[in-house]
Amino acid sequence: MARIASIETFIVDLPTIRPHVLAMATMHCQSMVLVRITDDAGLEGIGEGTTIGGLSYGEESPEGIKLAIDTYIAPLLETVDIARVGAAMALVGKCVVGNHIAKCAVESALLDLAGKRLGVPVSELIGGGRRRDSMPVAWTLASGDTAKDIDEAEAMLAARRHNIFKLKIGKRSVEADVAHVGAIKAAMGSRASVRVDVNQGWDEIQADRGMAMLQDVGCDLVEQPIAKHAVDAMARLSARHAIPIMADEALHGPIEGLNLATRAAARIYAIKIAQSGGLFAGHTVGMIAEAAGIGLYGGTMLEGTVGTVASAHLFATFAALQWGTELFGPLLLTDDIVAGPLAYADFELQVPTGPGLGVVLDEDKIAHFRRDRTTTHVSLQGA
Ligand code: MUC
Ligand code: MG
Repeated sequence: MARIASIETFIVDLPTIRPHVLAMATMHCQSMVLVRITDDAGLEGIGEGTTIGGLSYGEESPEGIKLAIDTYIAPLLETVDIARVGAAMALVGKCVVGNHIAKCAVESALLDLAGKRLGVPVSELIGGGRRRDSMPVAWTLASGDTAKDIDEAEAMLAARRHNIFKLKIGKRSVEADVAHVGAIKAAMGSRASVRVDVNQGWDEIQADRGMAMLQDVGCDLVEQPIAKHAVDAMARLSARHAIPIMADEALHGPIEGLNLATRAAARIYAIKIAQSGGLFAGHTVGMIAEAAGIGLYGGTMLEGTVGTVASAHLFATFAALQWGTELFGPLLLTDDIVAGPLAYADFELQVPTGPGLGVVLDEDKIAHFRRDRTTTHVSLQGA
């Protein structure tokens, strides 16, 4: 039995290392909501809720995520035994509709606490427990410039950090986008896998043309080519093309996971803990995919280290992770609010082995980067 002693939420804004150009927004910084829950034994759990580009990617904004937790979710947690994470989140699910990113942040913090209380990593608290200690990590080339993207990819290969590249397309004409992808694939050859994310930028006719051309230039998969609600069209495209569709925005948890599988709308799922509504829901999506013979890919909302690690703990439990992950979020940011960076080496991310999420907040960095900071005199080494 454990009771909540305090719950705090705050928004942190961290600059990106370069503009990150997506079909719906160009990111210059990432804004994340951090949740810190303390229990009556003095243990602390942390979680992160993050979206992309304010309200341009999804229906929750950083400010809305914070408000949902402070006003509606926190009072519910004050009434329950937070050691029973599944039961606590079931109550939240009953009283709060939607708000998947807010729920994910809270559930992550409760799982971090539970892991610390039990002395095990979060991955041991999900499904059948941890199956791997590291996982492949893709990098997104999204500078908006082909030559710059090729240089960036070459540097990543040379550093043995990434050999899977996801290209953000869907903003320009289909022909211009395919020429961009073809040039990068030609430069990479067999040294790297090249994939694209259209972020719903096409209609079905453009997607028919684009998918055929992308297959010809050696692209390995097409993520969310058309609108997330166009499930029948996704199924028609999947049936017509050998190059697989990966569902992203269309996948918002187990119900969509089952619907897409039943309608054969995608051959690969990009599972995101934030979009699914937490690690438990993300795990259920993974089990649906496994049963349906759908390939798995560990997706990201470009979270910072806390959300990235929470995602890694879930993905570490999947029997197969055929398409790797894109857990590079912290590498896109100029700084971190966690003490000790994550280990990326030999094209893989190491999943922390310590209790809970296995990461510790850096209080100086938080004081410096939180949006509501009142202090301007925090000393920061290297900041
Ligand atoms: C998305 O749509 O997948 C993931 C990687 C990246 O660059 O953007 C995100 C969002
Ligand atoms: Mg995507």
